Amino acid sequence: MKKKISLIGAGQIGGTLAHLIALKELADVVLFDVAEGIAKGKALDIAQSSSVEGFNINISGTNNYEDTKDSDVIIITAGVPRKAGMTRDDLLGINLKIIKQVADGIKNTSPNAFVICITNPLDVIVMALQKYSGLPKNMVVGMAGILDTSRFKYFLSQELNISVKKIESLVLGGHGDTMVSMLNHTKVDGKLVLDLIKEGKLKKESLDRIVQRTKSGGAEIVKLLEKGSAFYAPAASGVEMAESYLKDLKKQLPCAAHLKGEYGVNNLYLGVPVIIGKNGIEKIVTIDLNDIEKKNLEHSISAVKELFDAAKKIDSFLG
Ligand code: TXD
Repeated sequence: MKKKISLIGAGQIGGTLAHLIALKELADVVLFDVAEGIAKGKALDIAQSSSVEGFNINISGTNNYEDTKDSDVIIITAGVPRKAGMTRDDLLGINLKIIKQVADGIKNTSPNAFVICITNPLDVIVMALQKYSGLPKNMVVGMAGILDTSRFKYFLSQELNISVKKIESLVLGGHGDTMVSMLNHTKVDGKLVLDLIKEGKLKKESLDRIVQRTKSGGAEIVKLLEKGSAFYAPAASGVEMAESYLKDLKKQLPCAAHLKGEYGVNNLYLGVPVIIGKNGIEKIVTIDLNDIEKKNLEHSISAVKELFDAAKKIDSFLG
């Protein structure tokens, strides 16, 4: 039985998600957007590439939630980008309203879906999505850590001039300036990156620069594009999560998941390593952190808590 993925938001990331899913023949696709023409136009354009690419999936566009009914996976990118002069809280207020609409649209039509949220500010929006929709916490997850980790691994691979495939790492915590590159969990060809510094094979300043560049990875692309933000790597990251769920791959992936005491955090969404399989978030993986990693993660946790408090001030329902 062909699976069904509905993409709520058919913008830059939504359209790229649809294209990647089609090329992988992962599932049938419904592109949903309030701008119906964008959803329908992108769906038709991708469908018209099927004979060239050789994929065989159904793809359609809509602005009616009924068409997204009984989705196996829902990936949400609906939202507005931050515009000049808009404060972080202005953006939060607007995207909270949008995610409430989305939650109302999906909770009854796809109550059993695995829901991947991408909309920013990610950590608080995914929390709001779960609260507004009332969907099970293990079936509502945020995409950010895979993207941040992928940026970090790419920068390090360029610095060391080696294949990115030889690098293991984890970037955890909030999806923002306080994200934490876990250096004690970063290996290059099986060797700890901190040992490469001790052996003089990598300068500490270079590693510090890569950590910082990862934190501003999104802003760097926004500056280059001038209009809009990153979408290829975010879409690829979302598809990896959807694939692990649909194929029960039980991959360990850094994602924004609901914590119930893990890492000393209760009732908060935070970027942590999780196992994604047919039951959604099947396990929160707790890793040993050294003192620096612990301190940096605690700093990130308080930054996420601040965003949650701002959201609760906007809508007390989230309290
Ligand atoms: O790592 C991450 N999580 C981030 C997330 C990485 C990159 C981008 N990040 C955020 O994803 C970004 O800040 C945005 O909040 C979302 C989506 O980014 P995208 O680049 O795809 O934004 P677009 O191109 O503006 O697309 C958003 C679409 C657009 O077509 C709107 O018409 C639609 O959302 N939209 C809606 N769809 C459904 N329902 C409602 N209410 C709605 N409002 C707008």
